Parts: sequence; structure tokens; C-alpha cells
Amino acid sequence: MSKVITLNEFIMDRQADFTNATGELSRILNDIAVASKIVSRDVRKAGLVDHILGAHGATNIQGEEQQKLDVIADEQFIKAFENGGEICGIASEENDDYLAFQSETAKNGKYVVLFDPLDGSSNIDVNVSIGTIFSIYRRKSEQGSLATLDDMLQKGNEQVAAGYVLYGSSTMLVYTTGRGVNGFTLDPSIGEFCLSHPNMKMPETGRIYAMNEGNIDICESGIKDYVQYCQSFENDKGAPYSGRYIGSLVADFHRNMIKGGIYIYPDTTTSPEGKLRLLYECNPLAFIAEQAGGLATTGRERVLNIEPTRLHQRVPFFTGSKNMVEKAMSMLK
Ligand code: AHM
Ligand code: MG
Repeated sequence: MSKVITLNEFIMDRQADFTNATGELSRILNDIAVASKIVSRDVRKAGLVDHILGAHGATNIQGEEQQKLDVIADEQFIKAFENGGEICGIASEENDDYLAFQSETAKNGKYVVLFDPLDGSSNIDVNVSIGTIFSIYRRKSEQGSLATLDDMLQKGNEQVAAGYVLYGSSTMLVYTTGRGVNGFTLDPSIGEFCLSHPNMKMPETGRIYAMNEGNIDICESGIKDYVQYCQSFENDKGAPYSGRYIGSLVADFHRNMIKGGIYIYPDTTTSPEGKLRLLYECNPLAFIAEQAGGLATTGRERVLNIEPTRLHQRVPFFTGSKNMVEKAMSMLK
């Protein structure tokens, strides 16, 4: 049996690689790990809360209203970031505007975090995998002042670190600081994330495509052509690919990381900008995809090169194995 390396140990070891590291980024990653363990525990109890302890929106015995799981997760992460002291502000899918933390310690924080606390909301109530996605940047504004919108609207290629947590058959945390991608599985018996997937690489090609094909008639013709290519005996594999669509971005992305494949959420006539959010869904996963040897584009340009203009901006998203994303893009031109 090989030695167990916990996430904590791994983060500390990696910190030593950076000569000027002050430990702040390491502390943020630790805070995320702790918050995600709490969320994982709550996710594991979700059915009990709904069907035995009382439905969401109902009032519990203390007269408090039961909250939805995505709101609980949002509050949990915000609490961790606000109390940590390294972060001056956050933006999240759950909040219309960004939040600038008010305490003096937080104002001196060097970083901002953008995150989707619980992605795949339609899957929460039906016991299917869901995830958390996060993206960390150095602030642009002066330390000591309140965080600004410009701190949030940075290009993906400025990310200092990014990651996701998958609440699946096990809970996994996968992250990058720009030096490869590593995955950790939560061992619930000891409450620790343990290194289970060191130096993750996305296979260059695969035979799985993931797309909501219910949208096919409202997509541009290039998408239809690509899906037909996936389903044909005339493709590069000489046999139809498998279609797999969980409808939880983190879960579909993670499967492709391990097995190879492509995930597509294009623009449609009803959602001309696509559905997924650039800042806290696409950018972090794009950073991880590239670090693992895969690609992430809008079908036309590299996601990490996009200059954001709005907090909740949406973009079309094509990500996964390099050869597959390149093929899909070639059919759009
Ligand atoms: P959400 O942030 O409201 O949960 O939406 C994002 C989710 C992704 O996890 C998933 O890939 C996609 O939306 C599924 O959308 P659709 O149901 O349109 O296929
Ligand atoms: Mg989401």
C-alpha cells in the first residue's frame, strides 16, 4: 500500500516550490476544502431533509425556514472566504452583484474568488451528481480598499488557481495552480481529501460526446453536422461514439477528464450567448482542461482569452479532449 498524501500535506509541499509564497493561496485552498466537506455532508443528507425532516421552504421546529441546498452551499463558502482573511471579495452564481467584504482584514486580502456553489441545480432533487466550481484571482485594486467590479472581471488566463468539487458516488476535489492538475478523493471515515488522481491528463481523444440534444434543432448547422459525425460509422473511430449527458457540468467534465470526450453547450436561437457562465463555470474548467492537455473554446475562440464585460456573462462552451474539440471547431467554420 502506498503512503496516503492528504490535500493539506500536498498543498504545503507545493507551497515550498514557490520561493516567495506567503501561504495565503494555500490557506484559501484549505478553506475551500473545509467548506466543501461541510457541503458534501449536507448534500449526502439532501433526501432526508426533503422527505423526512421537512421540505425546502417549510418551517422547521425552531420556526426557521429550511433553505435550498444551493443557498446553503453559497452561504457556507461565503462564510469560509469572509472569515479566512485572504479574500477581499467574491462573486457567485447565487448573488446578482459581487460582494466586497467590509472587515479591515478582508480589505487587506490579496485575492478574489468567483464560484458556483452548487452547479447542476436540476439534479439536486433527483439524487444525481452535482458540483462546486471555483476560480481564484489576484485583486487589481489596491490592498486595504474594498474589492471592485474590475477585480472580478478578469480574463481567464489571469487565474491563479481553479478547481471543482464533484459530489458524486464519492466526493472529489480537483484543482490546478497552473502546474498540472491533481485530484483528491474524500475519505469520509477520516474526513480528509486524499491524493487519488495525481497529475491528471485528459486523453487526447475519446469516444464520448455530451450535449443536450433536445436543443439540436435550435443550433447552427455546424453543430448538427458534428453530432451526425459523432453518430456515424464514417468518423475517426469507424463507429458511433457514445452519447452521455448528465446535465451536471462538473460531472460531465470530470468523466471526460478521465475517459476522454467532448462536452458541448453551444449558442442556440433561444439562448444566443449559450447557457453557461464565463466567470465561474467556463473559465475555471477551461484552466483545468488546458492544464490537463485538453481544450476549451467557444467554438471560435479560446475561452481563457475572453475579456469579460459582465459578472454573469454567458458563452458557448466546447471543452474536452484536444482532438475532439478541434474537430468540432473545424466543422463550425
Ligand atoms: P445551473 O447553474 O443552473 O445548474 O445550470 C448549469 C447546468 C450545467 O451543470 C449543465 O451542464 C447545464 O446547465 C445543463 O443545462 P440543460 O438542462 O439546458 O441541458
Ligand atoms: Mg451553475
